[in-house]
Amino acid sequence: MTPSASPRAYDAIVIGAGFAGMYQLLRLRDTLGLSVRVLEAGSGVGGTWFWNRYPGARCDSESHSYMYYFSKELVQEWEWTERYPQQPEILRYLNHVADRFDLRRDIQLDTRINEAHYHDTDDLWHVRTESGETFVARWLITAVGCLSAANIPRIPGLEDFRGAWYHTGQWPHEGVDFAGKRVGVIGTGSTGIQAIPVIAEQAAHLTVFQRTANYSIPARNGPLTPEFKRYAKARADDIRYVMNTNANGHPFRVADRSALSVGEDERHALYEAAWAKGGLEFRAVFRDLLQDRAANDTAAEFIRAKILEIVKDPGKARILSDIDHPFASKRPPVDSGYFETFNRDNVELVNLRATPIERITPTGIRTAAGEHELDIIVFATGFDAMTGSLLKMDIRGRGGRSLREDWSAGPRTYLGLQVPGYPNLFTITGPGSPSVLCNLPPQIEQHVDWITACIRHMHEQGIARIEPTEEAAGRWQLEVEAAAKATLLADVKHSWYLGANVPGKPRAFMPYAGGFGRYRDRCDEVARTGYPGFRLER
Ligand code: N01
Repeated sequence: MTPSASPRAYDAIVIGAGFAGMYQLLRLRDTLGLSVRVLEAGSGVGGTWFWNRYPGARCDSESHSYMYYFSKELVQEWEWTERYPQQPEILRYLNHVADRFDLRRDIQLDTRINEAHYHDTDDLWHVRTESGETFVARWLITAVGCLSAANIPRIPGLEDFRGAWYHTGQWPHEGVDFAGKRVGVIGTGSTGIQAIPVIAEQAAHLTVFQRTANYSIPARNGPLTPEFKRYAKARADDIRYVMNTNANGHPFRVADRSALSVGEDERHALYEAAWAKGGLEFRAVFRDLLQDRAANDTAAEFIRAKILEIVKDPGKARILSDIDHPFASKRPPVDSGYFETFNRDNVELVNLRATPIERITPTGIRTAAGEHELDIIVFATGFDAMTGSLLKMDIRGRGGRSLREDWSAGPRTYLGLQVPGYPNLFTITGPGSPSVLCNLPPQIEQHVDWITACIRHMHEQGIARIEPTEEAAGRWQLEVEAAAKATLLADVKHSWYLGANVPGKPRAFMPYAGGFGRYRDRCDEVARTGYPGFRLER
């Protein structure tokens, strides 16, 4: 792209063309009639689902909940094939949405943004891309995803490795041929747990490098039956209502009983039934699993016993079940044959707690116990979550203040939607919103609808600028912290919710843990009562 001499002007620039950016484009363009440019770094739409093409990549949310609900026609038209959609199917869905709503003409691909500066002189956002192209717009809306900046640990020696290495979030489009190869996977979070069983089937030998043992619930994936497909379409409104009013945006309610209020046999039977049903709904068997350590221990013990039962090698079983955090205090993975994979002859497990990685060598990974020879290393090591993709860009607000500096002690937003000092900047599923603690499509729709209504209000009232007050952001930060402290989530020291997975990142609990339904009510009330906490300027 040739750098443009004068910037191209739009009403709004949206950064990212995943679930969030595409829906925001549709609303601003077709509902409000604004001129909008979506700038997307990838060479296709889809965001997370464009980049995360690792083997086994699929969504842990059930397909009938991992979709847009804003269009009844779209809900009725689209057919999912499996209980949990695979990455290619989600990408097909998002491409279908782009075509069906004629979004592509306003999306510019292969365009990475380097800087976005608010100029006090003209009240506009001035955006510059990596290739030097420039844009100006009144509104700047980030739709960059919560888990999009890859975290590749700085392990010494990687540059000398003579084999191939990949991060799961930047997977080559042509795929990776594991046949006959000795493969090492570092990381046993949701991604590693999805990828490991699939890689084990393809590779000659797989070594799993586990630093933190993890819980996982069987997904019980399978093709959707015609009855279920009919149910999901016929009851779409009810399903949407449940997702929008409960704590986590999933299509099920959390049971209203304590794990400690039932006898041991009944509790065990309830866990068995949830284990047999599979999926994230396991968390919903009791209402206090994330609030009460004793309640949580009952779930944790149940899962540990399952691991010991499934994994035949007692040494491996011990390492896999030696879990140091409460169940679901880190995002609980959902798997298809994860623990069973360790019964394969070609799968080895390395406990990095006992024998840490010392370095990567030209031919493999050396731990304190010796060298593991490898042809391929897969980093399933997660993301610089929630703030990483925002802070990669040089974002500057009033008076040239820098978001990197303003957030050097942790992100500070009001409702996860706006940042004081950055007028007319909106952050879809930004830090301080339920975001990653919630099934994302309903949360994205809620944010986009709120932002759209806010911009409409500004138009109607002749308001030029909106930004939160410092006080409102400060109060919200305290609420975010208090909501986390009311759960077991804040007790985990080594969690990406806290930024603890990225060296040097400030420790601050980033998502709002007070529940999606409650959060939605709060946002609605703010809009209904004239945007208290925001400064509106004509
Ligand atoms: O990343 P993670 P992820 N040496 O950060 C380990 C979402 N998601 O990509 O725990 C050795 O959870 C690290 O160990 P430790 C979902 O929200 C959604 O798996 O830090 N190991 C951990 O085991 C999820 O939570 C879907 O000790 C190192 C792993 O790498 C989020 O993405 C599917 C290391 C990273 O786990 C992130 O999941 C998949 C090092 N230097 C994921 N550095 C859907 O269903 C890190 N690790 C939509």
